[in-house]
Amino acid sequence: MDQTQQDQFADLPDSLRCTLQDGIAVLRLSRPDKRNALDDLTVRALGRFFDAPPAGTQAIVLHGEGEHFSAGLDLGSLTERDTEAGIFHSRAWHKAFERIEFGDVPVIAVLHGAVVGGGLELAASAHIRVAEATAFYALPEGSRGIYVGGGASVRLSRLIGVARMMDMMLTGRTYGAAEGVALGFSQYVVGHGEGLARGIALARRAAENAPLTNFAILQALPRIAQADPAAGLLMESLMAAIAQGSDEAKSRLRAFLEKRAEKVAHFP
Ligand code: 1HE
Repeated sequence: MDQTQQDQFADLPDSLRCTLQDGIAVLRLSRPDKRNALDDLTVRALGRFFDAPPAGTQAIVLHGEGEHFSAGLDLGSLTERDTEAGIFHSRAWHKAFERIEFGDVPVIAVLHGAVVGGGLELAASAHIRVAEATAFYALPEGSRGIYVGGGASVRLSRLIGVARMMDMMLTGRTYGAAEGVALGFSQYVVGHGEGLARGIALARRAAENAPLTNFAILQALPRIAQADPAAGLLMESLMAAIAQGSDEAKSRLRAFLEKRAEKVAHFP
């Protein structure tokens, strides 16, 4: 890494590490001795990072150091917090994770080992999740006497359904990577140790899209999906027209018609 890049990451605490190569930023949760538990410093720094990724970043891959992606909220900090502080704490997580979900670039989370509580909430705010075979999902909030506060009620319930999330919280039910991919926890499942390479490959692929298309996918699609259908369809038409009218779309469509672009291919 050259000095310019080093300076770009000077803002990160010890619990986060970043490298940037060819437009792909790889951000690592780096507190393996505490199983990448998320303390206030780390959550705030995640918000800052995703709000303003290093110059030139086209996609971000988020992963965890050690045996686990993340053990969720740093439980050590919880005992001192009263109700009022609890509200602001949860809102700080919301703010930070919104910057992931509604940031400017695609975010791919690579999951392994424990993906629990706030760690699962963090993963759910990414756009694509790649799970290694060791990944498992849990919401231990129920047994700790607390409630999710990092957006799971909205984002995780959307991925796996309210009934499944209720079951996880009421009974402590957990899911592994293989069933997780079928149920919507992740879009991909890969072998042990293969997640980062797959995450980077997916990030590179997403970064090749036209910027306006990625804007539509990241900013418009999730909002359209939650809008009332009539407003959603109107928004879709507007977004489609805006994207089609761009020079980039015109040149990509011309390339296809002149047989210079790749065909769609399926590799089972
Ligand atoms: C922690 C945390 C943590 C580990 N906060 N320190 N999350 C949980 O309820 C999950 C709690 N953690 C676990 O169940 C296990 O640690 C794991 C299954 C994730 C990993 O097990 P293992 O055997 O590899 O590690 P360990 O021996 O349990 O933990 C190693 C150290 O990390 C140990 O500290 P040490 O000083 O004794 O070495 C643990 O105390 C520490 N550690 N997890 C603080 N979470 C916005 S609201 C979100 C609400 C939630 O996220 S609730 C879910 C909290």
